[in-house]
Parts: sequence; C-alpha cells; structure tokens
Amino acid sequence: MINDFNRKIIHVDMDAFYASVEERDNSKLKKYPLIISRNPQKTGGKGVVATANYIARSRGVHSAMSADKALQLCPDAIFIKPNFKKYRENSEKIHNIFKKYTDYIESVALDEVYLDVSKNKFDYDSSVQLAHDLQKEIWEKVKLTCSVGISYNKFLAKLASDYAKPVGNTIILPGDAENFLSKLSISRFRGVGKKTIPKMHKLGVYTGADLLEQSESNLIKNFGKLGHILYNQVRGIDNSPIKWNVDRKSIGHERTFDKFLNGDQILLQLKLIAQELSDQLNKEEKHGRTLVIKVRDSKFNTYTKRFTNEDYYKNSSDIIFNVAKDLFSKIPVHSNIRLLGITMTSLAPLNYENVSLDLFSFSSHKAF
Ligand code: TTP
Ligand code: MG
Repeated sequence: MINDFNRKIIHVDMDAFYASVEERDNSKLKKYPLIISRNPQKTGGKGVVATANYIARSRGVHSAMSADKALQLCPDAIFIKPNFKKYRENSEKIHNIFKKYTDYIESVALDEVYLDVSKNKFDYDSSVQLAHDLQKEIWEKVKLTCSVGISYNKFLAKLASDYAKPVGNTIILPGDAENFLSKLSISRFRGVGKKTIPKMHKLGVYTGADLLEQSESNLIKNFGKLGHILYNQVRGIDNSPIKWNVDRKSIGHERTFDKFLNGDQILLQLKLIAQELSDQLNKEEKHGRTLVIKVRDSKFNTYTKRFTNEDYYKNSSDIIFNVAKDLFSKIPVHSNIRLLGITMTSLAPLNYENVSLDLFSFSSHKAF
C-alpha cells in the first residue's frame, strides 16, 4: 500500500476533561484528588469512575474503575457526579473554535477530534503553529487545556496527542514514524484489544518492533483483515480519511403493516425495530440521547413522542425497547396500528477506549 504523506492531521484531546471542567468552575477542587463519579458511600458501593484529576491518577485511579476501588485508593478524594449537560456545552464551545480553523472535523468523543488542516482557513503553512494557536485559543476562551498530536495520518496523530499529556504538542514526522512505532507495546496498535493481545504474545509479538518482523501473509493468516491493517499500521500507513461529512443527525427505522396491529403484536414489532436500530447505531459507532417514536393508526393519524435523556442511551435493544414502550403508552391510540418507527437523535460518536502512556525519547520539529 502507498503511504500518503501529504496530509496534515491534528488530533486534539482535552486533558482530564470532565475533571478539568469541574476544577475550572471551583478552583478549591484543584488541591484534592478529584473523582468524577457518584460517591460510592452514597450509592451503596455502586458506580464507575468517568475520569479523575491528575492527583487522583497518581494514586492509581483511572477511568472505568469501580468507584468503590477508587475510594479505597483515595479515601480523601472528592467525588463529583458527572454533569453531562455542562460537558456538552463546553464541548460545543471548543468545537466552535475548531470550526474557525477548518471544516474538516471528525469528532470521536465529547473531548476528542481529528482535524484535517492540510488546507485551513488561515493558510497556516506550519500545522505545529496552527495546533499551538488552537491550544492557546481554547485556553483563552474556555480556560481548559488540551493535548495535540500532529502527523500525516489519524493513527499517528492520536498516538502523538497522548505522548506528552497534559498540555502536550507532539509531532510525528514521516521519517520518525517507524522508530516511534517500534517502541510501542502491541496493545497500543488500533484494533488490538483484549482478545488479540494473547494471540500476539503467542507469536512472540510484544512490541511494534516484533510486529514489524512479521510477514503480511502470516499476520493475515492469524488475524484476517486486522492482520493486513496492522502490517500497514506498523509501517506508519493509515490512509483512512477524516469523516467530516458523515455526521448524520438521526438514525431511525420504521415499518408499515398491511394488517393493522393490536396488543402484543405491537410490542413484538417495537422489539424488532429496537433491535434493528441498536444494530445500526453500533454499526455506525454512534449513540444518542433522544428517542422518538412514530405511530400511525388505521385512520392515518400520525403521532410522535420523544424523550431526551441526560446521558447517552446505551446501544442496547432492551433499553431502546423499554423507552419506546413507555413512549407508546403516552400516545392516545393503542390499537389498529399501521406504522411504527423508532428514531435516535442527538447523536454522538461512541467513545474510544482509553489508552495507556508509553514513554521514550522522541524529537519534534517545527517544520511540519
Ligand atoms: P479521555 O480523553 O479518555 O480522558 P480524559 O480527558 O479524562 O483524560 P486524558 O487527559 O487522559 O485525556 O475521555 C474523555 C472524557 O470521557 C473523560 O473526561 C470522561 C469520559 N470517559 C468516561 O466517562 N468513561 C471512560 O471510560 C473514559 C475513558 C472516558
Ligand atoms: Mg481527554
């Protein structure tokens, strides 16, 4: 595969996002370990950590850990319940700053985007300078810090933004990519998850350098399509584009029926539609906060009912079905139904999993 060195991609990732928003709004919190989660002492031990400030992290607390465990590690921590509305509003403000620089924006989480700045609205030649000015503007306008990674593809840009967190500005130049990747643990390669790691270890592959020694045919034999992708990734090749124009506003499914539905038939169909919708959301790697149902009766009266949740719904057909059933009960007709539909809106990309830091020396250049 040909490596495309012509693009300039920036990955921006806010530093300890939810925790930083809370610290900004109440500076007293900065002195303490801060954990964004409901307090397990008030929930009978339930809950997981959304994120934690750097003080709490230095004591071993991390995202997705049980709140109970976090309390054990940090008995003096302050727990704050996540305020998703506030984080979304901050995310929007930051996005408005990105839009001043380029329209080629792919958001992957509330606090994380890829920008293609090969061409940009201010005609910057240096993407390092652009990224620096962007960081400065976010700080000045929103009082939050972020880390940026700059390279010629998405995979490398993301690794770069993680490299010098917090407030990092790291570039991986074409000539440095292979050396950078050689030193990475195999778990840092995209697509290598819990199931693949032990298989890699069996082949003697622990690092990028080990991966580089594998033939493409051997990787394909063991990992199928992923093998082909990894063969390229470790050579710094990832030509996947910035998905800037695929931001659909909603995803929905509806069905019309020749024979009008009554009673349990309605619930059965809602269940099937909920399944289709959850499959589609998973396929497009999206989740949403607003669920809308549409119902048409035999007399062609059409009703819609919606509910917006504080947080994103989990992509589970059971959850979607239960909300849809609830909304259906609030609609005035319950018999002789000719059309049913369920739509999810207020969409956002599903979050990427967290990645761990690997430290090694690496030089950065201003010329890129
Ligand atoms: P991350 O960017 O993974 O984490 P972070 O911004 O808190 O810290 P870092 O400085 O390492 O980038 O995720 C962004 C936000 O998403 C985070 O503040 C909270 C939320 N989140 C969860 O709710 N659950 C999770 O498992 C993860 C990883 C993140
Ligand atoms: Mg972040």
